[in-house]
Parts: sequence; C-alpha cells; structure tokens
Amino acid sequence: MSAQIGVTGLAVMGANLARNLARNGYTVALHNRSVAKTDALLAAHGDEGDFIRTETMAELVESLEKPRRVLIMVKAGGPVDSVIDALVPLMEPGDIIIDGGNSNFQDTRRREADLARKDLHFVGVGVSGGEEGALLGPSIMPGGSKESYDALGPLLEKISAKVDGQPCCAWIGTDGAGHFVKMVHNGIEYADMQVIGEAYDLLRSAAGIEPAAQSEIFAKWNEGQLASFLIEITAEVLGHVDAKTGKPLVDVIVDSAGQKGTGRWTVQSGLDLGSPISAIAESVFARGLSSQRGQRAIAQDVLAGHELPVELGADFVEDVRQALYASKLISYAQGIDMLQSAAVEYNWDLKLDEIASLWRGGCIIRAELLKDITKAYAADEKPANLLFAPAFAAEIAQVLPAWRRVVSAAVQLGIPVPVFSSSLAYYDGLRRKRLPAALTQGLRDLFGAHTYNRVDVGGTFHTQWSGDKSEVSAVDTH
Ligand code: NBP
Repeated sequence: MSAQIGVTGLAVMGANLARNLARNGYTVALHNRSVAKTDALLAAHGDEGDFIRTETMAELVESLEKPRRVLIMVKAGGPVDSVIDALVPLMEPGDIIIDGGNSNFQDTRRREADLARKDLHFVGVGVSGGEEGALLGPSIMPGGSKESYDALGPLLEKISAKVDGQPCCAWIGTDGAGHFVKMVHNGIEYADMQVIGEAYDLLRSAAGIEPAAQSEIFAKWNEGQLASFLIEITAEVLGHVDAKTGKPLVDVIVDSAGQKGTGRWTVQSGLDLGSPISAIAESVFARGLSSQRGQRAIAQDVLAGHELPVELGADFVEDVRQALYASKLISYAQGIDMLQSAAVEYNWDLKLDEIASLWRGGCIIRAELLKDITKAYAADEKPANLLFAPAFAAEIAQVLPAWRRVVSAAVQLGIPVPVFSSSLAYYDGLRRKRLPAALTQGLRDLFGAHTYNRVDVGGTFHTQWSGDKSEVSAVDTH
C-alpha cells in the first residue's frame, strides 16, 4: 500500500488534518519527529481511515505514491527549514512539499524559489479554522505553482469546508500568495474581534448592559447583517458564568490580550506596501496596550479623565450595532485593498471574489457579509474599493449617522474605541475632497526641499524658502 499524501508534524493541527484526509478516503502516511505522537494518533484514531506509520523521513518518503506530496505541519520558522532540509535529498523532481503552518509569506517566497531551483514544488498553504476546522473542514489558501495545484488541489478541496456545495479552497497565486492571504485573513480577524470588544465595552460602560443580557443581544445580532462565527461565539462567551465565582466568565479573565504574530506581520507588511490598514493596525496596538498592565495600573492614579455627560439615544443598542457593522466593513475593505496592493507588488493575479468566497466557510472570519463581498468582486465592473460597490456604499450611508453618534459618545465618555473611530476617520479621509496632505507637502518642502506638485500645472516645484521665496521648477526628490 502506498499513501497519497504524507503528513509530518502531528501536533494538534497536523493530526487533525491527517485525520480529515483519511476520513475523506485518502491513505495518509504519518510522521512526527518524536514517534510517540504518531503512535498516540494511531492509538486514538487509527480506525478512522488508512494510515501508514513511519518513523523516519526516509520511510515517510518511501511510502508515498509519485509525485510525492508531503504536508509539513510543524512550528513555523526554523523547524520548517529543518524539515525541508531533511526532505529534499529524499525527493525527486516534480515532488511537492507543502507547508500548511502559519509561515511568514516572505519565508514561503524564499523557500519556493530555493526548491524550484531543485525542480521541486513548494506550496505554502494558509489553513484557517483552528483545531476543529482542521478536522471537520478548514478554509484553505494554497499558493505555489499552478502545476502543483493540479496535483494537490483535488485533495485540499475535498477536505475543505463547503458552502453552498462550493469548496472553501482555491488556488490563490504563485509562491507566497496563499500564506499572504491567510496572513491578511488573520489581520481582519484581529479587527473583527476588536470591534466586537469595542461594542461590548460601549454597551457595558455607557449603557450598563451586563454580559448575560449582552449575550442575548449578540445572539440576536447574529441573525441579521452581522451574522458570523465571531458574533456567534461572542454570545456564548458573554453568556458563560464562571463556576468558581458565579460571576460572568468575562469578568474573571485578565484583560490582557495575547497574540501569536500574524496580526503584527499584517501591519508590518501593510506598512511596506503603503496600505492604510488602520483598523488592523489599531487592533494590534489595542492588544499591545492591554498588555501594558504596569503602566495601566499607574495611569489609574495619575491620568485625569474629564469625561463629559452624554445623552444616549433610545436606540443606543441599535446605534452600536450599526457602528460595529460599519467598522467591520472598513476592516474588510482595508484588508482587501491591501491584497490589491500586494498583487501589484508581488505580481500575483489575486481573484478577490474567490478569496472572499473561500472565507465564507471553515475560517474564523466566516460571515454572511462575505457572500455580498464575493458578489461585489464577481461583478463585471470590480470596485476600486469594496466601499464603492453600490450595495456597500448604500449600506454605509444608512449606518453612518449612528456610527458618528456612537464615536462621539465614546469620545465624550472616555471609552476607547480605536477601531470604531479610526475606521470613521479612514472613511472620512477617503471621501474628503481636499486633505491637509497639501500642508504636509508644504512643510516637507520647507524643511527638506522635498518638492510638491501643483493643482493647476504639471511638474514638480520647490519654493526657495530661505531665499526670496520664489518658486522654481525642481527635480522630484520624494
Ligand atoms: P506546533 O506549532 O505546536 O508545533 C509542534 C510540532 O512541530 C510537533 O509535531 C513538533 O514535533 C514539531 N517540531 C518542532 Br516544535 N520543531 C521541530 C523540528 N525542528 N523538526 C521537526 N519537527 C519539529 O503545532 P500546531 O499547533 O499543530 O501548529 C502547526 C502549525 O499550524 C503552526 O505553524 C501553527 O502556527 C499553525 N496553526 C494554525 C492554526 C490555524 O488555525 N490555522 C491553529 C494552530 C496552529 P515534536 O512532537 O517532536 O516536538
């Protein structure tokens, strides 16, 4: 018996993907650095399908049909390079090495180029859905060559989540495109969670609605425009009572949010691309601020508040819902805009409708909204920005007054809403006819002779600030 695919790295994600593949009828060769994990998986789930137990890389490679497919599911970073180094001498031209971990897309680009020189395919695959998704059907974002997708795609599509009968898996683009799209997915996930947190804080701190009652509000919200996995689990977490204290669980959890790095990578990459992904950036910064517990404790005593009284309207809860929806839309619009910039920079032909479509199921940001986003980018005329799609421009117009009221109230009450407010600033910045960037350019020209363009004639100019202040035509030194 030979296996259609091998999996090396059988911690929680690798084990669950291996089980998912076996449950879908594939023979799966299993390998882990320490054999104990392989044996534990076989002991607990060996009856779920056809597995081949291997102890060494050589055994793993020998057990595979050709072209060989080996899925690496080890810790991102150095361990992936070690496993690749061990595999390469054992593989033959045309074989496929797949990295399904959360690798940085730049590492994936480097590895793909290295292996292409050895006639091996390297496919970086973004996998979203956590432990449960890996087992029951994740959202899968494969990069690498089109040729490798022909050999690998059918397996990945089979084990992926399905929405309306469509697999949540499609070839994203060459080299690191899959890992890049997964990274941006995670960035949007950060923003999605932050806007939920801001809504919760406003309902609690401004309107005095306790977690149990909020659980019902979020459950109701999950039936409408906001329907999504994250809103659904927010209702669950807010409704959960701590068995030890009888308090809402959310009140006994330390208010310091961790991060594993994909949000930070998204922001770093957004800065490199010049993409205004303020919602994602503010979400990462909000987690950073939450973790500065020492400074936050000192601030309790030394920093004034001077909150101002606010008359909350009778529809405050609905206002917050609308502000949450608007801010969520902005984070998707910014994330997708970043994908467009990356497509140009890295020469990827990203199909935004397919990407939105495969985020509809299996992944953490799965949401009803993604169906409309898919439609917007499947249209003949693709919007330059998601917000320009007629359906979304109309929706934003509808929720805009509530969004402004909520941000104003939050500012007056001293409740931090970094993503609600920065998203509104992004929206207003985008639609503003004249931005103060003109003044910025004037200042740059004065202190650094950085030059400017004029609104009335073409060319690049410099004012001789330290001389007679006359304007001269200049070579662009931006
Ligand atoms: P971990 O990230 O915890 O990695 C543990 C695995 O890596 C074990 O199999 C371990 O072998 C192996 N390993 C390490 Br550590 N160093 C190694 C080396 N030098 N050579 C060979 N093997 C090595 O596993 P995980 O939590 O299952 O995650 C796997 C990947 O999936 C990661 O990239 C992670 O970021 C990603 N992930 C994705 C999601 C998602 O929702 N998509 C969720 C969680 C994780 P050992 O057993 O011998 O120590």
